[in-house]
Amino acid sequence: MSWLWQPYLDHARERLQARLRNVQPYPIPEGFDERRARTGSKARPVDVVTRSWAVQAQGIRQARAACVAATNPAPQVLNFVINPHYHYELPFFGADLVTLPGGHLLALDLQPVLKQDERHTGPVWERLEPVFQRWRPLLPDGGPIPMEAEPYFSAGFLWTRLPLGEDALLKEVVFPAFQEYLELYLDLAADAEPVSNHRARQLLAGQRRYTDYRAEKDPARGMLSRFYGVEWTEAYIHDFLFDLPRSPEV
Ligand code: DBV
Repeated sequence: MSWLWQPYLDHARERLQARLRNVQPYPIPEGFDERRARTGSKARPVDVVTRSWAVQAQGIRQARAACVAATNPAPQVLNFVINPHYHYELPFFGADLVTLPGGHLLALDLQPVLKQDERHTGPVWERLEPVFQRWRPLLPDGGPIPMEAEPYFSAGFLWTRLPLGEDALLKEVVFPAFQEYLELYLDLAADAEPVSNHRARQLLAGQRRYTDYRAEKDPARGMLSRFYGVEWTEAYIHDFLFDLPRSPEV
């Protein structure tokens, strides 16, 4: 089954391996590495598969991908999140590349752990702004996002909707933008130093809020539940996709 976002995942895997220290597999709970379903109608069945991939590295608690692929054209999804260790002053990397029958829905951001905190957001924004400004004008605006989601995005949130078949824009804008956001994240990770325990507790609280929000509002919940049932989907969301431990040691 050919998968639209394969080059993006291949690129990310290669860059993480090249730029991070001590890259190791991250354990994927049993039953979550690959799941298949048949959906669509009796007359026109659609086979869909969801695959998971994850690593950990110095400074990175979990970098993971959830990949949904169906017999063409849709759905095709790459949801890629890098979760830093909370004792590093780092944002999250978030990419949501989603192809549905009605078109592409694309989200890219370095999402803040602590939104109203200049020490946290300042150094990121300084370097993210020029990257954001380069790509923003080349993509249509994706429209409003829920107000309650606002604290979890940076000012460099790249968010667009494209009709199917915009292959030139995907190739010339979306893929290079994905590469630049990721490379900037890896630059920040390479420079990051461990913080004090006091600061780590603040970062942990911020990570907790973000992770709980993402798990609660996961826009894929409906789709995954249709394919695989509610029980599997809830376990996948809480025990793999957004799995920050409840009581880690600081
Ligand atoms: N989104 C996830 C995970 C997915 C996933 C883990 C495993 O967080 C897919 C898959 N996102 C996914 C799907 C849809 C969206 C939508 C299938 C379409 C849902 C539907 O229309 O049925 C960005 N993703 C969205 C939306 C936003 C984001 C704003 C629209 C929500 C809506 O219309 O209700 N997700 C959001 C975001 C990041 C992210 C900003 C990080 C950059 O991962």
